[in-house]
Amino acid sequence: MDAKQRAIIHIDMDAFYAAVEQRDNPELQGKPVIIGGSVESRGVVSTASYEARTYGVHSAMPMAEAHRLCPNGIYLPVDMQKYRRVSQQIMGIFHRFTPEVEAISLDEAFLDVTASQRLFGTAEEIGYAIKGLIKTELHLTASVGLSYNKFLAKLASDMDKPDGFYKIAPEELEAKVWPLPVRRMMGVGGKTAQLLEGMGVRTIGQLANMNAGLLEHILGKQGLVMHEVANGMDNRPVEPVRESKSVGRETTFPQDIGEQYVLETILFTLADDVCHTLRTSGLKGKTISIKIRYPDFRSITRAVTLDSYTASFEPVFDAVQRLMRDNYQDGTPVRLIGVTVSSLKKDDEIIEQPDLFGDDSRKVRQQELNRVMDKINARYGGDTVHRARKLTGRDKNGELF
Ligand code: TTP
Ligand code: MG
Repeated sequence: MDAKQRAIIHIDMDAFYAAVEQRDNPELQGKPVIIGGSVESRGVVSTASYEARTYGVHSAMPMAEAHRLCPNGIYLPVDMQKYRRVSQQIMGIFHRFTPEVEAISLDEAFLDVTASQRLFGTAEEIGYAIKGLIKTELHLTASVGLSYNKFLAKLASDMDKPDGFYKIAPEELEAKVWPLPVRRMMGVGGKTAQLLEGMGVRTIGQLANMNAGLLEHILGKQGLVMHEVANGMDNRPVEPVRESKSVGRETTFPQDIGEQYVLETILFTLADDVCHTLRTSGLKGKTISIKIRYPDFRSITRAVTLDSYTASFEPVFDAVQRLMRDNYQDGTPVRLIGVTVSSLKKDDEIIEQPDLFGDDSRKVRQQELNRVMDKINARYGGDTVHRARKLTGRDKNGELF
């Protein structure tokens, strides 16, 4: 099939977290609503309603700055469980039109509706139908981009936000895309953009009309890919199941921490959380890593690979603790700490190697315990049961006990 005959839709919800909160509490409608962490914990803005954006508030901005810009804003914490639930409903609507749904984040997905057109009408009709269902069933608005490849569809969904619908047909590439600034290209971050702009390449059209060999010379293979994409060539398929490559948790401290036993206690909680996510996602991992960021923002990552795949807390935390003890000097202040498990596999794809010489009964007991805890937490919510850590502290002489 001609690459330009594909019908690719990109959908992105408008001010997602904030819109969900406004929907659920009518008093918030029409008001500047800002979702994010707390000022005390050096939190950042997750998102802001469009009303709040007029004050200059945007995602990733420190919460303290948001308060300065918009002192009368309504500030709310992030309620991930709720947004996950709504996300599943949104994805459910997409799946009524095609199985070819690639979720990019909670509020964003690509749909390949090429084949769906025989059943549901033209791609435009499908796009509008999806917007309509999101509106009538979920009382939220989405912006839809329609084109013949992923790059253009994503660009399109952003052109008419909020509550938008925008189409880029093959013959419209020059008129609609080429005048846009080169920064709107995927893969063109701050540095690349500066480099290109320094050479007088300001628009996507100028990039498209450059000599491809020259671009390759300047930017390497990435330059060639950018040249193709700017000319409307992007054959990446919509990939329905995206395997997550790692599961990680990290935390930034309100004040730097320089005590090993405190840091290990935090790592304990993070590791427990990561393992819980692995188990509820049906995944196991083999590579365990820790990340330490110092007050000057220098970060180190240290990893170890285990002999077998696991989602159990004990082997993960054992590895984390070893990594910490090998790489951290007690007393050094730390700004952020994190735990990640990677080299993931689906549970049912793992062939267990029986441990001929070791004591497997402990492993089985651990797995059973983890399973029971997850079940209780799933039924009664959140953290009904969690692991107790031996309490450590300092006695009155300042000695660890
Ligand atoms: P986005 O789609 O980037 O933003 P949005 O939906 O809030 O607003 P719009 O698309 O209309 O511009 O992100 C989706 C959600 O992801 C957002 O509601 C909150 C969360 N998020 C963060 O937590 N941190 C971030 O830095 C960003 C960009 C998003
Ligand atoms: Mg969005």
